[in-house]
Amino acid sequence: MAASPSSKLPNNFLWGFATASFQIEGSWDVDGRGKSIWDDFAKIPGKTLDGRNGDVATDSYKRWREDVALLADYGVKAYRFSISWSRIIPLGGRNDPINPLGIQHYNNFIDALLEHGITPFVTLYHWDLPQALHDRYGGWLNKEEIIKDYAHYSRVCFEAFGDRVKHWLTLNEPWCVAILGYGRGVFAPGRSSDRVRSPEGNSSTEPWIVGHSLILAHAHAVKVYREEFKPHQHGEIGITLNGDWEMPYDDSPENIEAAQHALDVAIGVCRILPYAASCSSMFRRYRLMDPIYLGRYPAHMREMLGDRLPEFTSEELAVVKGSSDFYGMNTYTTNLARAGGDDEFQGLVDYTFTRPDGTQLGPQAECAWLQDYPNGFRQLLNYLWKRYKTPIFVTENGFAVKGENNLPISEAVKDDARVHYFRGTTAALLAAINEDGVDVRAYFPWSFLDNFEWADGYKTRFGVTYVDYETQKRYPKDSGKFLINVSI
Ligand code: PNW
Repeated sequence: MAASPSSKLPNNFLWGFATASFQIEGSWDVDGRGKSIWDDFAKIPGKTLDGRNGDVATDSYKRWREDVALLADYGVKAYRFSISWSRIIPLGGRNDPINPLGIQHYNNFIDALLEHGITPFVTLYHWDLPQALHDRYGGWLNKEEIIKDYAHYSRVCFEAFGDRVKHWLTLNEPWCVAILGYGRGVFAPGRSSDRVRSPEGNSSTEPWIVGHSLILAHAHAVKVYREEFKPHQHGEIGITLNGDWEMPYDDSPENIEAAQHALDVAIGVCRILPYAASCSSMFRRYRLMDPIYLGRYPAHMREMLGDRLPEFTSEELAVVKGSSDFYGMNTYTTNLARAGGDDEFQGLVDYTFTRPDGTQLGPQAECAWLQDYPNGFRQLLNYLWKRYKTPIFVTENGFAVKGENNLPISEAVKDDARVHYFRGTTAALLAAINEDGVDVRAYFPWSFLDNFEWADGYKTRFGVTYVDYETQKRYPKDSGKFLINVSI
């Protein structure tokens, strides 16, 4: 169906674009910023596809005025960005000095957004852990310390910005942090049992320890907000997870069951995709919601991991349960689920985009894990609404056009494949809201700008704005204009 007119968007719907600090800011050593775990990691040969790092990125720490002006030109109502922890507290810890210049930077930025009528939607942690905390006590591996330090950092942010910021995300995609950072070892800090990849790490235990710390750190930050700030600041706070829709590969009972397993937290097994097939499994991220929403890990996760899955004490559970005001959802694609697979990280379900008749589910993106299949987006919204009965904020959704990086700028900005993707997902979004009655309150396409795409370096472009990394000039793509037209 065609995109419906905007009058069909609920009042106060937050429509904008998203980014993250490490992917756009650069200026890693400016104004007292401390290092994050991505600074040195990206510089290790072989860790990024093009050998490039985040030292400059889109230079947004310096060009923020230009960025705000472009957001205003686009006419967005909201902007999702993240705060760099090591700009606020360079060494990260609760007894370490706070950096006034870091606070000042985000103050200026938030004020400028508001002057343009743009609502700030702030992520506190988008993967850039202060390096000093990793060196000091193992970062996310040390539950006791990291909970306290993260809660402190969050408090500093609520205190400094909460008079103007009313929408907070604690953590972006904790499962990517745990599994890609400590299991597969492809994201910072790059720990893994694979000794070719990493001199240290234990992929069978560390991801679960880290996942546990992340859930608890999130929950403690929410507790701080609700007890100390929400009563007078009146904002909302939650976590954002990414996950994709799962469809059975065919109508065989085992594959229908495989897809159901992928969707049914209660009976599912825990499986984590290898990085090649990548981060696209929704299943693991939904299960992560279980302690937060249901107060327990899923039974199958417990069965598979046994005593490798940390237990929550009853005091911890009391903090964790009910600790998200909404469902923050990052979603990109749909998978065909098939029974089988022997990788513990992949569990008993295997994914493909190739149908039994050999056809592809949808147009292929630059990254192997992403195809364009908008129907899945509508189904996923319905599934989450029915399951969690909590308002949904779509905090990421996007497409990397295949081969875009090899095109001249004049061609790259005519990003028909991305327009096709967003035509489908925005129609699905409006149908879910207006025809299915799903309570969706925000939509943030990823990303405002082409930027540092983690292990892909700069080769994979997700922006609705083209960035020429030689000149740092920004060129709106057709998709950016298309999205704004849908929203008004
Ligand atoms: C998200 N995968 O991460 C992140 O939140 C963004 O920072 C990122 O740029 C965006 O999606 C596009 O990738 C993902 O490998 C990272 O499947 C990797 C995967 C998925 C999402």
